Amino acid sequence: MIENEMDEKRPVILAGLDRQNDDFDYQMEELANLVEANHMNPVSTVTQKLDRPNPGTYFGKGKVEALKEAVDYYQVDMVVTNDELTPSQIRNLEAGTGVTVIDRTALILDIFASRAKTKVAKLQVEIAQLQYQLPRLRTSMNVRLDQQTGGNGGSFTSRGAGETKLEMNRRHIEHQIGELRKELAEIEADDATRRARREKENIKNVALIGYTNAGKSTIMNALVRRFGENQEKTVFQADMLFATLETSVRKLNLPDKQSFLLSDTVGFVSHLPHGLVAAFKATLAEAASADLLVQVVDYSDPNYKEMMKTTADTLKEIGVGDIPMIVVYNKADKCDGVPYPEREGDDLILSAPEESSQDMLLDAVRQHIFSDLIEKTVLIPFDQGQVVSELNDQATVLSTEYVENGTQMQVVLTPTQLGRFEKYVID
Ligand SMILES: Nc1nc2c(ncn2[C@@H]2O[C@H](COP(=O)(O)OP(=O)(O)OP(=O)(O)O)[C@@H](O)[C@H]2O)c(=O)[nH]1
Ligand SMILES: [Mg+2]
Repeated sequence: MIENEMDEKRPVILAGLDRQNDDFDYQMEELANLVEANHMNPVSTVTQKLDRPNPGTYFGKGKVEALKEAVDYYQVDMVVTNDELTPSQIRNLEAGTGVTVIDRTALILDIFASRAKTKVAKLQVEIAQLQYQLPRLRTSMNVRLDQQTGGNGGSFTSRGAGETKLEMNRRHIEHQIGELRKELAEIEADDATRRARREKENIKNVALIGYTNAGKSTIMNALVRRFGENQEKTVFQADMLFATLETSVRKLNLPDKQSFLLSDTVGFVSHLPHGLVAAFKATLAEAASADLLVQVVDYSDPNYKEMMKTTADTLKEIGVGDIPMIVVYNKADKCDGVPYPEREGDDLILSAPEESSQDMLLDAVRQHIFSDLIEKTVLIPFDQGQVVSELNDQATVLSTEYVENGTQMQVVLTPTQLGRFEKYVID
């Protein structure tokens, strides 16, 4: 009985402005997926062809009435709009339909809030939510002011009191945002230190990025299980939007003793709210500082091209510039008649759970990140033992042999290391 109640999804109506560009259908489909991800059921869609939203009511007057009819017919208590609305648009649409109206931004914030598990994710979402509330707070208070002024001609006393309360609320929220930011900054400073240390260690960082639900965490887990320094340290993967809200970094040690770091990041969706992008910038810093990006695409989704465009737009927004990228067209097993694994340059068609697919991806990754490594034989005189330990610590040592005049080692060096150990190189 309880199960049924829990399974019951709240019926909602979707509303969208068709600006008559190509991706409107995709946008509305995505909105429906987001709504479902938030435990709601989209029972109907109302759209209007308009170049830009009506500043007061989002839809034109007649369409607001049509929306109201749909609300009554389907007996829903909520409308979700595809665009972010101004506070007054929300207010007027609510008045016109008699039900709660939320926009895409509020919806995404809600999903993120329900998924956030760790301290960092919770802080980030809370900051974004408060920022979303801030301008809306002002207007909802204004409503009360308007009503007061309209009712009795408005007394300065009541107006003043209202404004003071509003100011207090605003200041309280701003203060809260400040405190949360401080807390977040402390954690982020730790992350930045860790990253800097890694850079000094010369270990390459590869970041999995892409649209939500494409299979990033699945790839991460498959590789961690096979090559992870700690093979138990897998991440959460699931068939849902925004399963991952955290960047996780794992060290992979390949059989030939090469290592690199792989990070799994939060998935993208179009029109990711600005506040959210800003809040998640630090989480995404892992991608921004990567040596190589692996974009994972759900090739079995008919909208995969739009999803790739969304990914490109989001990368631009978070300031990820010229980082080399491999594109993984994933879930090929779900596509009819598409052979896999296949590779053409930096484009790969794969199925993440499959080992030969993972091997093909690893090969492509290695070609990028290990291309400037050089294999050399060095001979270290016995009285310079510290050089041997330095090499053991910092370079990839393929073999060590004690010969007559010193320690002979076969090593793989970065260009910087080669400069430093040049005088010991014999081959
Ligand atoms: N059939 C098939 N399913 C896959 C493949 N790769 C991933 N999946 C499934 O797709 C769903 C999403 O996978 P995740 O790895 O969680 O996706 P993600 O990109 O990390 O998603 P977010 O964390 O939400 O951004 C899961 O149910 C996976 O089992 C694949 O190659 N083939
Ligand atoms: Mg994930």
